[in-house]
Amino acid sequence: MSATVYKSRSRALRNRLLIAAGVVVLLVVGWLLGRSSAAPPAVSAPATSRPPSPSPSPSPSEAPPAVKVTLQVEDAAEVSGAEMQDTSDSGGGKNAGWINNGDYLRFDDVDFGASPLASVNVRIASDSDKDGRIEIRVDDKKNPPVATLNTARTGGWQNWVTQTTDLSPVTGRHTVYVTFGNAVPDDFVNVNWLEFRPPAPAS
Ligand SMILES: [Ca+2]
Repeated sequence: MSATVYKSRSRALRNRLLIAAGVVVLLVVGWLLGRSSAAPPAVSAPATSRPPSPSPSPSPSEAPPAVKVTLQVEDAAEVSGAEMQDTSDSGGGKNAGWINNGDYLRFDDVDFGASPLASVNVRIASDSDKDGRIEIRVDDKKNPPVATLNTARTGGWQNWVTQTTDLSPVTGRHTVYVTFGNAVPDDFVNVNWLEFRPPAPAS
């Protein structure tokens, strides 16, 4: 009788030990699982600080839009041969007058931007029956012209018209020379401003 009691007590004790061991095993397994699942964030932490992925920014192959560039003659850094006078053209300011063969205007550090411009508008007036040339050159006044405009009488020295001529592609910063040529020594044109223009948008 007492042996049976002892036996059943020892069985109960053994069961408790097995349960305790099971709990210990579960705790150890749980700790190991917890450690292994906690480890990756520590390892992958640098991934969250990786450099930003390349470009939601605009494609580098896409050139910036061309922008027009306006030069008022009164802003010239050098005026050779010509003289400035108040203009009666719209917008006011000054125009260059008394222009004849060999005269020129110099503009420093003109920024044509990154995309080539295509044409130039020149605001002129003339009461001369002698045709002449307005030529635009960059960097040196002896360089070949990037644009040439042939001038003719507009009906008066303050009768202003805008004339357009093609422009060879120019980008970046340049010294700009506006040179004047004529076969005879007479004054032949007045100039108010020049406007370098982007290509017309494709239609
Ligand atoms: Ca002007």
